[in-house]
Parts: sequence; structure tokens; C-alpha cells
Amino acid sequence: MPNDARFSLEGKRVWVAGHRGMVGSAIVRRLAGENCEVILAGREVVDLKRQDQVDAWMAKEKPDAIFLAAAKVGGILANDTFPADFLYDNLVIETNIIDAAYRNGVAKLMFLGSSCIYPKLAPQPITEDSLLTGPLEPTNEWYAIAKIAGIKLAQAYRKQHGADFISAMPTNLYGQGDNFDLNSSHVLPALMRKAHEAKQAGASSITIWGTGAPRREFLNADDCADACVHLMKTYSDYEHVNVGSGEDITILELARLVCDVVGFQGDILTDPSKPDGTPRKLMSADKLRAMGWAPRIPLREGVAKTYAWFLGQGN
Ligand code: GFB
Repeated sequence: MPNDARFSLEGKRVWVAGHRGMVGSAIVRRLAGENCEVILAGREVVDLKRQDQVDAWMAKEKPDAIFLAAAKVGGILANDTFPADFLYDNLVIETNIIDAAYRNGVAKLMFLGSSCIYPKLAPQPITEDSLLTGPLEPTNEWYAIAKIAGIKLAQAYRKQHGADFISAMPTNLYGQGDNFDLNSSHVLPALMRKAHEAKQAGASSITIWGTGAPRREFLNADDCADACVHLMKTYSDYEHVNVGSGEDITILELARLVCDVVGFQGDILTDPSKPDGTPRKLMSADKLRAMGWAPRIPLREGVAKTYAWFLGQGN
């Protein structure tokens, strides 16, 4: 049953769990425009993998609302290499926070997942009701299972306890605060670093993983944060909501765009010994659009802003 959908952030104590990550920090920036009190806790204050610490912190701080953006995240290789970490860390973080939120009377919680929850070969664009209709992409099934469990946990607390817990499923995100480590990052920051370093070194080419043929949808983290705040204030129901741009491009096209923005004019080579992952992952944006939200940051503009931020970090 839907609760009353409208939720005011005015004067509320709002905990952004995972505020040092790319998405969490974008939500904190976005909340500066709301008249609420943002409360934060770094790892040195509360270890989210420790149930006793999460319980104690929540009982003391008593947030009114929570954005659950804390997660172990990474690109295709990190997911494939550290399955135990991606499954265990994410399960335990979300379980600790969601249960403590219920027991401490948190009025509203948003759980953030990922577009990899959907079947590898889901019909495109992927609608919310595709969840659990087919096998997952093997490179990230561990992360996907944890995120599906998080959606189900939020639904279960809504069903059993009437808790106003909702879930948002962002597409592949990028932006300031992203991870640019070549082994653990997602594709967009990896390509940016490769193009930047090749330009600096006067190299003749960069190499991208896989065939370059997979298609991905990209959304700037600041757009994602804006969508999350919109949903927090206006949505209250059982089903999760896709958060995307509604457009996808091939990895090779993305590489060309990033090289163009960075100003690297060399060749783009492919390395088919590295995994492609799921062939296409474009989510339907219809549900969120019908709720009156649309992204504002076009991909090229977002990549240029991210590159400016990257350069500002001393790179
Ligand atoms: O962003 P990415 O690591 O994640 O890779 P996924 C997307 C595509 O880009 C894959 C290719 O086809 C990669 O092979 N690619 C090309 C590269 N060059 C590179 C490179 O230098 N680095 C990286 N990382 N990729 C993740 C999931 O899947 O998406 C997570 O593993 C999560 O669980 C996240 O859901 C949003 O889109 O394939």
C-alpha cells in the first residue's frame, strides 16, 4: 500500500550514509538547497559493517530521513575479482542500516541500488518490472544479488511494518568524486585517466577493455542526487524507481567523446581479452519522467565538468 507520498525535508535531520562516495557527496551538495539538517558519520565514527555501532549511532542521532548511499562499488573487473566483498559488504551495510532505521522510527529511507539488478538479457529499455525475470550478468551477480536483497528488505519492512522505505536504481553514474583507479574504477573515469595520461605522455594510442561494442547509459552524479531528493519528497510506494538519462551509447563512442573532451587525438585500440559484461543496459526512464523529473546535464557537458574536477585534483 502506498503511504502518503509527500514528505517534507523542512527542518528534518537527514542522514546521508556514504557521504564520502561520489553519490553520497552529490546528495549532500544537493541537500544544501533544502532547509534541512544534514547529519554525517565517517568510518571513524561508525563502521557501517558493525551492527552494534550502527544501532548505537542511530539511537543517539535519531535521523528523520536516510539516504542509504553507502556501498562497496566498483567497475566490471573489481566486481569480478572480489565477489565476496561485493556480496558481503553490501548485504551487511544495507541490513544494518535498514533494520536500525525501522527500530529507531526513521520516517523515511531511500535505498540506492544499481541497474545491474536486472537480467543480463532483459528487454530494452528495461522497465522496473523486469526484476527477477531472468539470469544475471555473471561479472556482477554478487553485487546485483546484494542490491536485490536491499530492494526486498525495504519492501519487506514496508509490507510487514508499514515503514516508508523506498528504493531508487541509478544507471551507470559518473562525476566529481569518482574513483579514477584503473583496476577498480568504472569505465568513464578509467577512459578519462587513460586519455589524459596518453596526452601528457605524447602516446599514440589508448587501449579500452573488451570489444567497445557494449552499450551503456550514463548519468551525472549531480543529476542522480537531484532525482533522489525528488523521489524522497514525492514518492512512497513498493516498487523501486529507475534513475537514468534514457539514452545509451557504445563504449567506443564513449571513448571517442572522452578523448575529444580531454584533447587526446591518438588511436583507440580494443582489448577483447577483457570482459564486455552485459551487452546493453538501458533503463526505461518513463516512470520517473511521469513523476515530473528529467536530467539536466548532457553527457558531453558532464564529462567536461568531471575532467575539470579531475584536473583540479592535481592530475
Ligand atoms: O563501467 P564498467 O566497469 O561496468 O564497464 P559495467 C562498462 C564497459 O566498459 C564494459 C568497458 O564493457 C567494460 O569492458 N571498458 C572499456 C572498461 N575500457 C574500460 C576500462 O578501462 N575500465 C573499465 N572499468 N571498463 C558495472 C558493474 O558493470 O556497472 C557494477 O560491474 C555496477 O556492479 C556498475 O552495476 C554500474 O557497466 O559493465
